[in-house]
Amino acid sequence: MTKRKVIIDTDTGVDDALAIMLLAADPDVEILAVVSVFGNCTGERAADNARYVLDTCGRSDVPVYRGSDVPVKQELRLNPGIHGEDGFGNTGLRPEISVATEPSGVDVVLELVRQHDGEIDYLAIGPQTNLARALESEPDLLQKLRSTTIVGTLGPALYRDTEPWADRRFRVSRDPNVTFDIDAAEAVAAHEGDVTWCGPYVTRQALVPENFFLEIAESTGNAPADLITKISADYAGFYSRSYPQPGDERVMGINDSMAVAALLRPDLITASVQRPLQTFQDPATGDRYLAGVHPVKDETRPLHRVVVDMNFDGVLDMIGETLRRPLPWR
Ligand SMILES: [Ca+2]
Repeated sequence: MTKRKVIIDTDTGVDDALAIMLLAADPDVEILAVVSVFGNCTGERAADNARYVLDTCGRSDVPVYRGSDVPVKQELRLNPGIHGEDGFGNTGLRPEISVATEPSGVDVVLELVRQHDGEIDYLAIGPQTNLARALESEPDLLQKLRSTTIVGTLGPALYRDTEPWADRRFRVSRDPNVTFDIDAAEAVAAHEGDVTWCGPYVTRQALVPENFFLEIAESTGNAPADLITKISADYAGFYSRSYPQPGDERVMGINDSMAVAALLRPDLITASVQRPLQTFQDPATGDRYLAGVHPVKDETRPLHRVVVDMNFDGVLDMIGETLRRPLPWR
């Protein structure tokens, strides 16, 4: 069987690390490249964190490239309160050899797409800046990819005649991947392609007990599981304060792994809709967001798939099975 060719575009924080592991462990996946983007941390740290994760998984063969360090137009924002200043829970872990600034990740993506037209599954688990930059050079990029799976959007609007903002679900949600570079998100939404958006309205329902990872790390001693527990102490603290659980159980988000599951195991997507995506603004903060809205009569905007619901237990089984698998992973 030919391996599935994947490019991972990541602002490597804690949940990105887990997502990268799921792909690095899969024998049916060939990771052509990992490209960094700012977001959870600086682009420079995102690249080095991805390198560190892959080295920990025994996958030093997978190349990491430096992508976009700043948004297309807007001012740079990062997420240090959740993933730590270094994206790795302030552990200060660095790879033996840092990722070079050249060649540029966006150029690498364009070249890989030329070499493997129609064969690449692109997974964007940070702001969509690299995709937007690549679209500037290759407007048909999304049609030259086999698929594009993105962590972003506040989801599909429920009502046809109401501003998404009138829906309370949207007012309580946050979507840094889109908000940190709204122009990039808008550019991606404006292009035709096999595009799947899987946003925080789905992923935030998937809170996993911290003990799930601690138990696997302790019982197996596997390095990847151990890395997750090392970098997630503060991260689990953030989630546990934001989403208090019965008995004060500590939990953490696995957002980016939901997108990996959507890509590798589409049977775990239990509901999705095809929608044009549109930006709208939070009147209180001025932040801009992206939502799937109802198509109008004679709709001309591209329709992308917006995931509505997933089989969380199935995703968790996939994660547990992967982290329990001893190295080497190939
Ligand atoms: Ca991410």
